[in-house]
Amino acid sequence: MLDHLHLCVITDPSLAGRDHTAIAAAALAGGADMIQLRDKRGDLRALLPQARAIQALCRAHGAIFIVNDRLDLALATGADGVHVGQDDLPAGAARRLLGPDKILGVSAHDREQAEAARAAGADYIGFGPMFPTGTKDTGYTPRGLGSLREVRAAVRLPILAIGGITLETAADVIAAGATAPAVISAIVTAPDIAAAAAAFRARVVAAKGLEGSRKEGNKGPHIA
Ligand code: TZP
Ligand code: MG
Repeated sequence: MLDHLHLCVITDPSLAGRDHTAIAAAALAGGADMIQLRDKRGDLRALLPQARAIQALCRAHGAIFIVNDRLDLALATGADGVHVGQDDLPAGAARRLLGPDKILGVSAHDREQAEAARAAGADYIGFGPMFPTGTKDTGYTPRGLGSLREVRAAVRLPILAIGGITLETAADVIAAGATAPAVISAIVTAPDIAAAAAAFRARVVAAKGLEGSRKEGNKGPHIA
């Protein structure tokens, strides 16, 4: 269940100096319950075996595997779903190609985009950038916690908050209505990715008042 998601780690080898699979393995060891493979170089031949390896790792951990942008790669690997942005394959087209059972994540930068994504069949919203980030030039000013609250009130889908989220701000995005943070730099550039993921997850679980609970509920692509 995406409602029980606590931490999404997005793989970015250019920041980490480690490949997708190594990042994913460490993030999963630390307790990430969703991995998103994000690669802007588009070398599909090289990515395919990594995507397959990450899919197997996610299965073994009961975690969800999502491919950013590339629906073809998601389908070819049997990933749990795909995440598309406002400039990618439109959400409605992605939903038709994915079928009803796979997970569709859609980036939104304001309430209107979030509502449109929901209407087009999104299972979750990626909302951001929350805070300043050097990882991606989104073309948007940081949305902040107030905008997240507004989207939370308007759209009943799970929301992954993204952009510049650190251990210090992880609890704030949860308090503002995010289901989980989606994190790149604060985790993949850490000397110990597993420890960083574990620390994030602990903050999120604490912010939700769920201390002591074990990983629960993320056993596959089926969403209520
Ligand atoms: N989409 C909006 S902000 C962002 C993406 C992919 C980058 C998030 O990376 P970081 O390093 O966690 O700010
Ligand atoms: Mg994209």
